[in-house]
Amino acid sequence: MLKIDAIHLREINLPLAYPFETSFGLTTGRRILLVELEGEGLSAWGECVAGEHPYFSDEMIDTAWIITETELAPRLLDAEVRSGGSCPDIFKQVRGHRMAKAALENAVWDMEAQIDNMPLAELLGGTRSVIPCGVSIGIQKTPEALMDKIAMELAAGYQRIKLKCKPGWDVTIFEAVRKRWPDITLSCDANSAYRMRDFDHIAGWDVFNLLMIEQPLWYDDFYFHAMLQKRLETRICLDESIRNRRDALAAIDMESCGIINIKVGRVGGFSEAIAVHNAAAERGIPVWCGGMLETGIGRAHNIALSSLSNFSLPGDVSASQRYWTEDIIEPEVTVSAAGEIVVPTSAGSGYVVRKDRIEALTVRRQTLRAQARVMA
Ligand code: OSB
Ligand code: MG
Repeated sequence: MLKIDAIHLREINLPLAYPFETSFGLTTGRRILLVELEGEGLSAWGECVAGEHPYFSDEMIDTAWIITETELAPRLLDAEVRSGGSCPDIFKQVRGHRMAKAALENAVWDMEAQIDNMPLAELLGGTRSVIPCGVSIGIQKTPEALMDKIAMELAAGYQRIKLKCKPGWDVTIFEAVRKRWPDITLSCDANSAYRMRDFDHIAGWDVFNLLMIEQPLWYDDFYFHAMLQKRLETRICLDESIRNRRDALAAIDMESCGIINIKVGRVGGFSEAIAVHNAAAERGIPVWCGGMLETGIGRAHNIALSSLSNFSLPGDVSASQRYWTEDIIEPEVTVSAAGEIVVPTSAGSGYVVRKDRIEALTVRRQTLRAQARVMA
């Protein structure tokens, strides 16, 4: 049993080192909800990946905060918590709010790994000692700026370049990139920017030999993605649409995609992320780990998850310095010249949380404590 004495919620504000633009909007700085579990004489952290606005998903930091404060944290403090894997059951009365649930659940797994004196990656069932890394490159002001950015990331060693795209920032960009780099591993991510009228247009992208086309259509769709997939050689990858294992099964069965992006926050925590991973593995569908502009806390958790065997394609988990002038963990996450991150082998997440720095970045806080419980 894990005894959780208190749950601390904080909002930290952190400017991005480089603005990040997608088809749904521009992000220049992050407002991030962090949760810290206190108990068993230690502290364990989780990061909520909900954004500043409900643009990627229907959650945002403020909804995650209120659900955590009023529903999830009280349930966790009241429950008999055996392990990280107990969390989905503890939270099951609350529908949705998966990113809020994931922050707490992942912190429990982190705590469990520390208590068991085991690397988090191993506790999750991971077997990889290094993970292959790619980068997600936002929409830039000009095509020239994009070319410079790609050249820089390739020089740093990244194994796959993913281009954010939208109508007006697609074929001309793909053409220019392929002209300069005919052979690199290239993919694109539309974040749901296209509709049925664009099917003919997208069907023309096979000539660019993309590894995948990520979430071209509606954020909640499987059926029309399956219709589009029939017209493509290139595999569709689903991100936004996959909320859980059942979604993965449905999408694979209807052939809506040939690849799945797993984001632990989007599916509600490590338990469901492992379930999606396993369901895809059993059906021969490769997965990779997506990113949500995380600080080191969420990044460390993504690294541990990416060590599972079916994370066989390079993910969007990249170096701390691509996001932050200074991260909130030590050491910062670094990527080798071969485009890999070494999975830590020490107990817990393998990184030290810099509480002093977090303290300085905190703009809002709240502590919830366990009611004194009489033990039988
Ligand atoms: O769709 O993968 C996405 C960032 C925020 C919201 C959605 C997405 C992204 C990224 C960036 O692509 C991934 C990263 O570098 O963390
Ligand atoms: Mg995506």
